[in-house]
Amino acid sequence: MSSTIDIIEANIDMPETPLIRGENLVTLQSFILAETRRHQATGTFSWILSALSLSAKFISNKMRRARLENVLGDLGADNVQGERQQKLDVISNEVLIRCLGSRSGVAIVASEEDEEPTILRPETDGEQRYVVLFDPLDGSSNLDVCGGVGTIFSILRHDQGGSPEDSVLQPGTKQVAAGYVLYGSSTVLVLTTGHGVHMFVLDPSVGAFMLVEQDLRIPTTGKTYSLNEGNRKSFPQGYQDYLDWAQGQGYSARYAGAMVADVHRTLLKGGVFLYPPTTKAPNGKLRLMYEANPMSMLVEQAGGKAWVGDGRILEVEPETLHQRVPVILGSADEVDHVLARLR
Ligand code: AFP
Repeated sequence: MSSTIDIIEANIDMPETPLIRGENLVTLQSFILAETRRHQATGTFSWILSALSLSAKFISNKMRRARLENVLGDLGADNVQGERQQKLDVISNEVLIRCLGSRSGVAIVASEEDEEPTILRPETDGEQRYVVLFDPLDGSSNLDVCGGVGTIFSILRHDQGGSPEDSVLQPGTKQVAAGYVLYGSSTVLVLTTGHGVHMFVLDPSVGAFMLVEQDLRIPTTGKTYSLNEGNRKSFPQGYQDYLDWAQGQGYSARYAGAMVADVHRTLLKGGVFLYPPTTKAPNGKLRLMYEANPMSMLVEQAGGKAWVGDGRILEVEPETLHQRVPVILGSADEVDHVLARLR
């Protein structure tokens, strides 16, 4: 069976010993084009992905120069979640809205930073349009200490018949694509369009995301849990029982405090990432529409599991744009170990 890489590289004669490391040089752009042809997707959809990739390059560049350009620190204002807004939160939000706003296929954008979705083109004009939801800068409180932060996005089809609200409030099973960008020691973009999970790394010297792993699979097991253990005493009993069990089994703890960084590690190395309900946050802290849903689609596409406690995250019927859900996601066996203690 020929792979996407074969399709793109078929006409290129490669020397037997490549001068450049890496067997194939496939950019995100060419990958998307090949995928579009393979799955008979529309060009509209590819344009949206290219807007997301452009935004990621902008944000990545800003991030690398943040200290030099004096755009670290908070703005002295709270966002709609009641959380301190960082200057880079606002810049990243603007970059995404401007890049996506220029694509005719985007009907609505909804961001963690804005109370209401922005309705750009509610009419369809005979074209399939999309809703793009995002957290522009997840984990932004890590910025001042040079920790990993990221952008998370989820794409839904714009439902032409219903109201804009109906279009936005669709369950995660309806996502047509999801992904994140991790601005870490390198800038990594991880994407699914419902046909596996693929990983790209930004090559700053050529300004392009290069494919580094196709059909990424999450390990089935991994003796690592990732959660804010400082909240342990206010977790429901089942989570505390799980921690007792895991510690008895010699598990390690890893927690960056930024969902993108923690999920990325879990995806590559295995283990489980959790944000349980707490006394202060009875539904957990993470947002369904632009954090839990896109990460769940990626993890499931990679062969893992993503649960709220009593069901799949992707099946939660959304009620509001900014609603929160408990999150348990990662390696299939590790999620099962948690669920066994919650039952
Ligand atoms: P910030 O964007 O305010 O830094 O929050 C990050 C986040 O939403 C998510 O990325 C983390 O997993 C989670 O919060 C960490 O929350 P705790 O600080 O309560 O552990």
